[in-house]
Amino acid sequence: MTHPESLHCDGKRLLDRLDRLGAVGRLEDGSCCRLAFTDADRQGRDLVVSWMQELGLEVRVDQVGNLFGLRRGREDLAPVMTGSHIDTVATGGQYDGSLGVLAGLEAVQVLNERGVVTRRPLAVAVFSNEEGVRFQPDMTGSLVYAGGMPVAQALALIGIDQSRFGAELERIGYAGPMAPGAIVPHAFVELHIEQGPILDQEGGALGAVADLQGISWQEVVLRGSANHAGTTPMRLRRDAAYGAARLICFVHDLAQELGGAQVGTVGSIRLQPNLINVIPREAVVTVDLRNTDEGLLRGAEARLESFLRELADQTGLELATRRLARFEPVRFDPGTVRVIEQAAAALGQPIRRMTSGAGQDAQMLARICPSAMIFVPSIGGISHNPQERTEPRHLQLGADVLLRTLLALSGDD
Ligand code: HGY
Ligand code: MN
Ligand code: MN
Repeated sequence: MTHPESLHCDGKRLLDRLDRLGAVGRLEDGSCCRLAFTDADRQGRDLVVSWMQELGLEVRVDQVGNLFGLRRGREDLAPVMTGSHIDTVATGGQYDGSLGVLAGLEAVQVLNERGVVTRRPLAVAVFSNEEGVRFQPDMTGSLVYAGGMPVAQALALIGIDQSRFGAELERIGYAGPMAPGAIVPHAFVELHIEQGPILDQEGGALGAVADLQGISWQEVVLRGSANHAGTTPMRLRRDAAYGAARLICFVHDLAQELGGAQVGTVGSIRLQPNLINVIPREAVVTVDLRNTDEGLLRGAEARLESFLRELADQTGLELATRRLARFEPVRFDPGTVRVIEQAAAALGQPIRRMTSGAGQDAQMLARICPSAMIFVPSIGGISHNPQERTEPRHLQLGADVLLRTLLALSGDD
């Protein structure tokens, strides 16, 4: 019997796969751009499927494009599952999501090479549209998988480019036959970069993620009147860009005022007609509010709602809001968190409990099985940016802790 402590991932091989997947959809400025169900996403999926097949995994695809590589266990039990996403934001780095998928494949390769068959089957998952940049909400694939959204509703989603989720999934050839959720995991663990500054500032311990903050995404449309920028007196204007500017400042100032874990972001704004000498008739703005406390998050949403009413009165603009995503804070399974901490301790690796500021597929899996996450430091806390980096030794350590955790959850420690 091979002892778990003698099993170590090959950090160089992992980094090589990260580089190769990172090259798919790479832009001139170094960004990884693999928006969900684009050709770049398809190429990334094809590459990961080829690696799964090389590793002897059975590849399954479900009706919303979630992709699974399955490895038999000694016993026919519910599998221990790991994985993440390989879709990116348009200005992504090469570690966000991909690390969780490729570390899962690395763990499988080590077990293959050492002839280890785990008691439980293992599954490595690639969930669709985690980023939610093209189609909202984010984490669509894992949300459907966990029973949080019907398949038909997901397939009917319309993207920011007016494409339809189901049509694009068909187009890239990843509309699979399997019903989402058909594989019910015994447990789920996701390895992910922190994407924030905490671990990096604290000198590089790993993170055992015990909870995850709530997310509120909405679109606000402000409608005024297009008119001549030179001839229209200020008192006669209904300037949608001015309303959007007031809204952007309000969201930022509200988060500052509430303090604590509250964050607020206006990430996108589109003006029409967007011309230098025309008063904008329309502004479409997105608002991202997050907090670890559900009550405080609801309070922030209520403050935004009353601000928008006042803004409409003061400016004469017509305002319309549309909810894009709303997920409450999630507490991960304490037992699974402890298994992660014990795996790190067995490797002599310091680890500290923390919250995920980012939305994650694990938050959806937590609805159907004991789930938790492992974080590795992000250099400078940078993410959703081509400068996203993690030191190779942390990538290796994260993958080793993941491997040990999978063995422990499978009953092979
Ligand atoms: O927005 C998020 O938190 C995640 O990256 N989808
Ligand atoms: Mn991610
Ligand atoms: Mn992300």
